[in-house]
Amino acid sequence: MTTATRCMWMRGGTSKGGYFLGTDLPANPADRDTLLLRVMGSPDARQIDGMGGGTPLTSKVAIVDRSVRADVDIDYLFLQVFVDKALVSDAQNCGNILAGVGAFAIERGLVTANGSVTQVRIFMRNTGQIAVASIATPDGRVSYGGNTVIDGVPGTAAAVPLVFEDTAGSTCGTLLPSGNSSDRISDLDVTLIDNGMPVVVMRAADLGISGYEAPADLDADVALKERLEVFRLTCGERMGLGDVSSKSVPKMILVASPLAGGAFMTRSFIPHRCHDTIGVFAAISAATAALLPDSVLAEIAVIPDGNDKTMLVEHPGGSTACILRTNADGTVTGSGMLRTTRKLFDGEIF
Ligand code: NQM
Repeated sequence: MTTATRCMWMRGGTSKGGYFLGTDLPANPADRDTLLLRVMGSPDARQIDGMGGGTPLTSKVAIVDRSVRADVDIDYLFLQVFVDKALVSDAQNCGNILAGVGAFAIERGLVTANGSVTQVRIFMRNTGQIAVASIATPDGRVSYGGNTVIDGVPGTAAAVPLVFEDTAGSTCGTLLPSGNSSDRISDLDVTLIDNGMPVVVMRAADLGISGYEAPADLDADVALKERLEVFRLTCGERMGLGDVSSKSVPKMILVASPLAGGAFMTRSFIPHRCHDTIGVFAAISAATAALLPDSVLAEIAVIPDGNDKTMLVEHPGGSTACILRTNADGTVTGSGMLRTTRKLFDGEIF
């Protein structure tokens, strides 16, 4: 029997995926995941029999519900639908897909537009933390058009400022899961850190590359990717994540000196493909590492003065501005980022 399920397709930041009300999906997670694999067309490298675009960044799902918590408006669960495996994972959050969640909640009537900008408080179920999204709502409706540019997306759109509270230790329990700002593991210096996303930060030069290569060239470097994956499994254990062979975390972030006036350059593996830009929480986690005096970024990063630091994290598609709020002793106490979103279609998926 063919089933029809209501969903909206949206670009969120530099990612794209299906946005569903939890009440429109099967309550049983196994049935839900079976449906989502069919929706995306996984497993299949091309996802030809579904909506997925054949890359991790276009095979993503947001599930949104009214919240029972008093301190937020809605709950958001992020699911990564693997492209070439029959696997749906809630092991990571996604700050790009998050960019569409506030607009989706207003469109579906879970949140009422309130003035020209509506603030939506979002409980991120994957990691148990709160984000606040500001959505342009002139005339009481979501407005997607605007003048904001984010690198990695052509054109302009309405700004969606995102502010995060307490993301340190989102998945690993503490900001520095090994207890150190740097470790030497298998002859490589690393910083293992989680400020919203568990990431392994390492110097590109230590891996024998410049860190300025094109993502396609890095993706074609089978020896490098195999080495990174063996190393990732070890780092995953050290971060308390257990066997990460079927998990999309930790992400691997190779860093180098900035090229365009930013804080530092990145090539980010998510974890088996090189990102064309960089993830939201991955960038915030790496930027947080840059502020630690003993991290692997200490001698590379250019750090702005002041307590509220706008740090441009450079990536293959330009740069991403992370705002890090620090207290007097330099500890990061909050963060934020500007994203945009676009509604692509609303309807039923068969
Ligand atoms: O780090 C890709 C993306 C992401 C995740 C990934 C993200 C984040 O660019 O918050 O946004 O790391 O799988 O959408």
